[in-house]
Amino acid sequence: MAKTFTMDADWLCFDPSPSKPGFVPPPGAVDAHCHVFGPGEQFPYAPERKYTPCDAGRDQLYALRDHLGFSRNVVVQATAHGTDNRAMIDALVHSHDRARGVASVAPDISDDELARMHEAGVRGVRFNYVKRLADPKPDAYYRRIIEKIAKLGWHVVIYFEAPDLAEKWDFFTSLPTTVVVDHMGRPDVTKSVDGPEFGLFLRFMEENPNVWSKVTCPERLSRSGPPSYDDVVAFAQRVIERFPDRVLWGTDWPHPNLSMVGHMPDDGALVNMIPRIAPNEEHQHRLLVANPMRLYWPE
Ligand code: 0GY
Repeated sequence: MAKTFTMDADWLCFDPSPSKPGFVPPPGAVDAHCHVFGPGEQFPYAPERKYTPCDAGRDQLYALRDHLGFSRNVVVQATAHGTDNRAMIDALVHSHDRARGVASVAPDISDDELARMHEAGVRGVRFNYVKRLADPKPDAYYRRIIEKIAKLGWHVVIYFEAPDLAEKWDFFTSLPTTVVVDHMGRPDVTKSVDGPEFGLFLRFMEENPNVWSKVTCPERLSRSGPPSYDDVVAFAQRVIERFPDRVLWGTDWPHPNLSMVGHMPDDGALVNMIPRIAPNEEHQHRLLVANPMRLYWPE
């Protein structure tokens, strides 16, 4: 009999009826950071997971894509599924080539398995350094993975919190692939955008032209709160202005682990932030279309 999963008691589920955004994304826009969860009966959550979410499947993700006016998705493997990428890959193969994926893999993964993932649309792997989500692993663990994926032309997505950057600097700056940082390295937005903490992140991007950033997750970073998340705007603006060719945007649907933040965002309001963080149309086009297309659907 199928195993049933009980969602964490304090779990916040995604908004089932987000507003229609006033901002209309340019044709071909890509939501470059989102996840699928299960359904757990079909794609069981990993035994080593740190949370049990509500199911949030591909059909719901693709309905949201259409509702928000987007064309494509990048589905990032969530830690609740560990290194079992079946739910994410199932989403890719049912996307009519409108989704690419970022997987979580272990160093003993075979070249055949990686080739199958590539065929399905996977183009990167994610290394998660956020301690509440994943147990820390030595650099050598990740280097073995990089040796295998670099030959496929894949990139590495790294998820860390601002204080981790100094500690992992040597390793992160040694990575030979394109490196995409989740959520601007999770800055503390109560500090100054001109201060040393965010300064180190900007230096990381400045000195390493292979490093990109997702200007995502105001709902996670903000202390001023919804729906305008005013305190995050200057941080995202700064990254877009300085590195317009190396930024990506995404919803982060279905927004894991927001009970600690205390609210679930309206995805329409998140889309409405785009013209505030990228006021000119040229930057909007690079952020939403040109950059993700170059990374995930190159000619
Ligand atoms: C995010 C953020 C979170 C979770 C995960 O893979 C995950 O479980 O990424 C988080 O809790 O900060 O990017 O979705």
